[in-house]
Amino acid sequence: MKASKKLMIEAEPYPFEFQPASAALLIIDMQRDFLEPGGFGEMLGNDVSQLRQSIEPNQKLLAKWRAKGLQVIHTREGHRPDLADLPETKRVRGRGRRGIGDAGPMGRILVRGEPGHDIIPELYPRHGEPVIDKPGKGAFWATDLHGILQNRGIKQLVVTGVTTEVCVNTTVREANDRGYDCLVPADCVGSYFPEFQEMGLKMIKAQGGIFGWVSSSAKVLAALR
Ligand code: TIU
Repeated sequence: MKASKKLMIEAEPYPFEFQPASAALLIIDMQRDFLEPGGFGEMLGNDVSQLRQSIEPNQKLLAKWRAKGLQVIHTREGHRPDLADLPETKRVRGRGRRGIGDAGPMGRILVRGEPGHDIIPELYPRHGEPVIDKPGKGAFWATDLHGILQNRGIKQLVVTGVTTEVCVNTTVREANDRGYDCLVPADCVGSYFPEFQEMGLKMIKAQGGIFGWVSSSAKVLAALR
């Protein structure tokens, strides 16, 4: 794909001027701990089936993105095995029987290197696709992400993953303040709560695109065809 090529993606609040050569697909936290029964998400009392709807649209978008040779970056939320990067406020939140770092059905909950912390097989990273390990909800806080994007000349982010109102929204807001244009395909993000899915997307595109644009995987795929 030519570096200068500009494509329009139908989006809200207005069409997105897509520059594939300086865009990355940023897939947020599609981890077993959030999407599979027995993980951190379910431990917090959530219905994981709500998130699983986003898997197939992400697979299609990722396949096309890879076929075009465009840049892909994955993130994972989790902590060091010694939990030195886990704020006490986050550790005690939720008052659950088990918390981050405790033994769960897929290893220690939200700990790097454990099976539950890893990305679901359907969207597993390929060699050469950076994986950002993040201790917080936003992908920029305490990570290499901004540096990697700068080094690769990336100015636009197509942000997908889970959950819409938590890690996706936090990351889009962080990215927006750092000067990146973000587009969120609605069917590629998921929330445990339908009302938060709706409002999380509305908040991004409100006020003339205060944080970015909202579109769909079909519209992004149409632009890449
Ligand atoms: N609980 C919830 O909705 N989300 C998280 O804890 N992390 C992410 O969104 N990745």
